[in-house]
Amino acid sequence: KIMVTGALGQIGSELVEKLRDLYGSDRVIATDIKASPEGSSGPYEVLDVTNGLLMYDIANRYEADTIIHLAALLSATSEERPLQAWQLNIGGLMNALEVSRSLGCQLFTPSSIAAFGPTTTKEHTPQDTIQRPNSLYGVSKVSGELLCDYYYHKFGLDTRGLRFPGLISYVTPPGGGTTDYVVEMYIESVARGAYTSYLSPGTFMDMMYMPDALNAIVSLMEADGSKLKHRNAFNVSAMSIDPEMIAEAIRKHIPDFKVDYKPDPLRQAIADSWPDSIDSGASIEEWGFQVHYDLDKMTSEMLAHLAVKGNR
Ligand code: VAH
Repeated sequence: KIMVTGALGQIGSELVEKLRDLYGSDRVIATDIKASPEGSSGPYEVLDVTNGLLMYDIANRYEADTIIHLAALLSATSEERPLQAWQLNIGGLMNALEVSRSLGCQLFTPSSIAAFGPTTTKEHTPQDTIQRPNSLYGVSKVSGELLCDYYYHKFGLDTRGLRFPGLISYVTPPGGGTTDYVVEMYIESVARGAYTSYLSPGTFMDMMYMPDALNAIVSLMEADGSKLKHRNAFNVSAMSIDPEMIAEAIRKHIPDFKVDYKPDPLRQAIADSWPDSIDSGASIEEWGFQVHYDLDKMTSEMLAHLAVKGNR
């Protein structure tokens, strides 16, 4: 059985459905801090991941052998509420590590390009390189990578993780990230044909369409562990783009789409501290990472789905 925390979040809300399609609804226990809004397509439990005892009780009761730990505050929110972010991001992860260790579960938890900082090489950032992030979220991501490595080396816990780029999806609204401007731009281009970007032109970051991210999680978790040289922080990316490139891709469908720029100092500083493009070579080599969506394919899918959603 697989227990997912943060199941109502940007990754969780789509990953739970994918896992239930793959492995059967009753084998995937979705949990989040709020009650499931419209009922769930399978087992659902309310869980605040800072409550380790409750996390243990749910994982034990459902006989979980895998935990996908997604509950966390993202970069912009974490910068506004650093103490709460630390307690949730690291407190929650420590609980997931301890529950996994007690019950012998395989554990997946995501890291992020945010785990790199301003002194890291910005272009084709290597898998193994300096990590001195200067955002609270980035500090929590590097700490998470190190904690998961520690539990692997010290207790033999089968921990695995991916350094995600910005993830783009039409299913859930943006939730306090820095890369969420891409989701907002798609939504606004359909809703009103214009968007004011909080990041300036030329702000390049790695991005990935959600289906590629979900496939990466499943591929990594199903990979032969003996072949993994890395564990908890595989670089994965599909594209390196900036606001102008997305606007151009959108204009192929909405010709008079207009973008203007009003940089938000907090999120511009976070974005500027991150790499422009990371190297996914280790993921390709060690567990066959693949990308199916480039900017144009992602754009046509996003706009098609948002147009339908908008008309509902
Ligand atoms: C954020 N979407 O913007 C998340 C992610 C790489 C970015 O960590 O905070």
